Amino acid sequence: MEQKEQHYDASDIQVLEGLEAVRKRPGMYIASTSSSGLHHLVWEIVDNAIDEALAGYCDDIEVIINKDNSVTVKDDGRGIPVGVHKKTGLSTVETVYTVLHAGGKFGGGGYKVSGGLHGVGASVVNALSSWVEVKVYQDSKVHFIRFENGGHPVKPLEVIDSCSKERTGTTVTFKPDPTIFQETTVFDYDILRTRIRELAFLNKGLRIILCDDRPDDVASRKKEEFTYQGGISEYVEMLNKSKGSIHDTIVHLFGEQNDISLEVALQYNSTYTPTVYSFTNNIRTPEGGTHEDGVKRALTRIITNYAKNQKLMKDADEPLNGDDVREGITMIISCKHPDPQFEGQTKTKLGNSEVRKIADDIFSEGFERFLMENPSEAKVIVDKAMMAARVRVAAKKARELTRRKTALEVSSLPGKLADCSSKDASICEIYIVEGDSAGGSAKTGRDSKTQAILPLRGKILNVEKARLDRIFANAEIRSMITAFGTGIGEEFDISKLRYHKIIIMTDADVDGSHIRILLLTFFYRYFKPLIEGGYIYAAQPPLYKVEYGKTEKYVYSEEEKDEYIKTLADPTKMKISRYKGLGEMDAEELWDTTMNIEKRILLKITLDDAMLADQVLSELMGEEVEPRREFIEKNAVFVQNLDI
Ligand code: 1YM
Repeated sequence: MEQKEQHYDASDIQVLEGLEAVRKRPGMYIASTSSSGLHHLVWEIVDNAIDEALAGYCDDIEVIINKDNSVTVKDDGRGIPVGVHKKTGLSTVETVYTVLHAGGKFGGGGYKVSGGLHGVGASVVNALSSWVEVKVYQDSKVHFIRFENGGHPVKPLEVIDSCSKERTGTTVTFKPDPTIFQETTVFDYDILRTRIRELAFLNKGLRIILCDDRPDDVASRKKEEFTYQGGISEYVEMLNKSKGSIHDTIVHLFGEQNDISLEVALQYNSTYTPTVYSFTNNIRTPEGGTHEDGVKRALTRIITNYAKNQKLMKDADEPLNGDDVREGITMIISCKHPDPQFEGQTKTKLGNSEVRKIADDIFSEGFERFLMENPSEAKVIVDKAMMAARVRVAAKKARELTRRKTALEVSSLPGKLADCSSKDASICEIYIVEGDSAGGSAKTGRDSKTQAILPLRGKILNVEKARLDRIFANAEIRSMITAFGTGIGEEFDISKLRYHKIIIMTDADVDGSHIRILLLTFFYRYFKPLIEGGYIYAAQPPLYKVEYGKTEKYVYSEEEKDEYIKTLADPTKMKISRYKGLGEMDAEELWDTTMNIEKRILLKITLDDAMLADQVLSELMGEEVEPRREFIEKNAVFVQNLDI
C-alpha cells in the first residue's frame, strides 16, 4: 500500500485521468462493451505482437485463454523497451501501458504498418481490465510490472528473474473488468480462432498458437497451431475446397509502390457468386474501397484484353462487365499502407485515392503475366466469364418479362404476405417467419397496423449455389424482393424500402439456424445496404416458460433459466416447459414472447455477422450432413448487438 502511494506523483495522476476517460467512455475506444468489444481487447495486444513480426523480429505468437478467463499473449520479439522514457520519466513499458496515444512511435520516427489503434491499444486494454501483468524478456533478465483496477501500477517495473541470453520477447496477461463488460466476460474460442487463423493466412510464415486452458479435464483443453507458408494462397485454397476449383494453379501476386504494397491471391470455382475478402494492414474492409476498386477494374480490363488478343472473343460477343469476370471467383486482397484512411458507414472502407491506381498497376502486371504463362488456366477463366455474360443477358430478358407481368397485375405484392396497414415505412416491420404454422400464429397475434408477416415454406435456396436466373425464379426469394419494395441489383433504391425493420424469426434449433444462415447469406450478397443501414434483425423466441404459482415467466437462455429458478422460494412448485419451435406457440404466446414491441428482444445483424454466415456457408458446402449440423449449431449465435 505504502509503495503504491510512493509511486504516485503529479504526472502519474494525469496519466490515470487519461485511463479514467477510457473507462468513462469505453465506446469511444473499442466500439462496444458487448462480446465484440471484449474480444477487441485481445486484438489490441495481438496487434502489437504482429507489428513486431511485421518488423521482422518475431516468428512465434501464442494466445492462451486461462482458467480464470484472463488471456495471455506471448511473442518472441525484442520485448517492449524497458529503459526510462524521456518524456514521462517512467519505464517505457509502463508508459506504453498507461499513457493514451503513447503507442508505437510516440509521435516521431519512421512509420510502421500497424492495424488497430497503432499501438495505443495497450493502454486502452489496461484501462478496461481488472488487472494486467507484463513480462519482458530482455538482456538475460525477466522484467515485470502489474497494474490493477483499470491501470494503476502496483509497483514500478522490476527485474524478477534471470533468463537465457537468447530468450527475448513480451508476455502480457489481462483480465477484462466485469464492471465494464457487463454483458459478458467469457471469451469465445471460435471467435478467437477465426481471426487468428485469418491473421496467420495474412502473414505468411508467422506461427500463431491458440490454447483454451479453461476445461478442468485436461483432455478437453484445446491447442491449435496456425502457420501457412503459402499465405493468402492457402486461404483461397481453403475457401475453394468445397466449391470445386475449375483450374489448378492459384494466381498469387505481390507488388510495391511508394511504400504501399498489394498482395492478391485468386482462383475460380464452379459456383456463380464471387467471394472477395479485402484487407488493409490486416484489418478487414468488408465495404471495399480503393484497393478493391483498383483490382476489380484491372481484372475486367485484363481478361477482356486477353480474350480479344487471343481471339477467344469476337466483336459480336457481349462485352464483359465486372460481375461477369467475378462469377465464381475466390479472391483475397491484402494491402499494406503507412497511413490508411478508413471511411464508410462502419469505417471499414479504404479511402486513400492514390491506392486505386497503384492496386490497378500491380494487379494488371501480375495477372497479365499469369494469363500469358498459363494459357490453359486463362482459357477456363475467359470461358467462364463469357458464359456469365450470356446468362446475364438471358436473365435480364427474363426479369423484364416478370416485371411487365407484375405491372399489369392489380397488386404486385406476394399472396402469402399479410401486409400491415400503415404506409409509414419508418414504423413498419416485416417478420420473415419459418413455416406456415408459425406464420399463421404470427398473422393472428401481430399488431396489424405496423407488423407485416411473410411466411417462408421450408428451406430457402442457397444463393451461393444458384445462378442469377434461378435465384429470380425462386418463389420465396421473389416474395421477399417484392415485399421489401426496393428492387434488386442495378434497380436497388433504398428510399423505396417498405419496412425499416426486417425481422428474421426462426426456431431456436439447428434448422432455424440454418435458415437464418441462408437468409443472411442472401441479404449479404444481394441486399448489403440493408445490413449496412441496420435494417435487418433476428427475433429471439424464448427457450422455456417457467410457471410458478400464478406467475408465468419466459426465459431466453439456459443461464437466465438457472438464474430465475434460484430466485424462487420453493422450486418444487414450478413447472418448466421447453419450446421446441415457434409453431408450438399459439398466437397470444407468440405475441407475448417474441413480437410485442414493449417486451421482445431483437438482435440487430451487423455486416460482420452476415459475412460470417456467408463464410460458414461457403466452408460447409459439400460437407457431410452430420458435421454440417454440428458446425451450424456451434456457430448459431453470431448476433451481437442487442436492441431491446
Ligand atoms: C504480447 C504483446 O507488445 N510486443 C512488442 C511490443 C513492442 C515492441 C516489441 C518494440 C517495438 C519497438 C522497439 C518499436 C512495442 N514497443 C513499443 C514502444 N507483445 C508486444 N514487441 N522495440 C520493441 O516500435 O520501435 C510499443 S509496442 F513504443 F515502446 F516502442
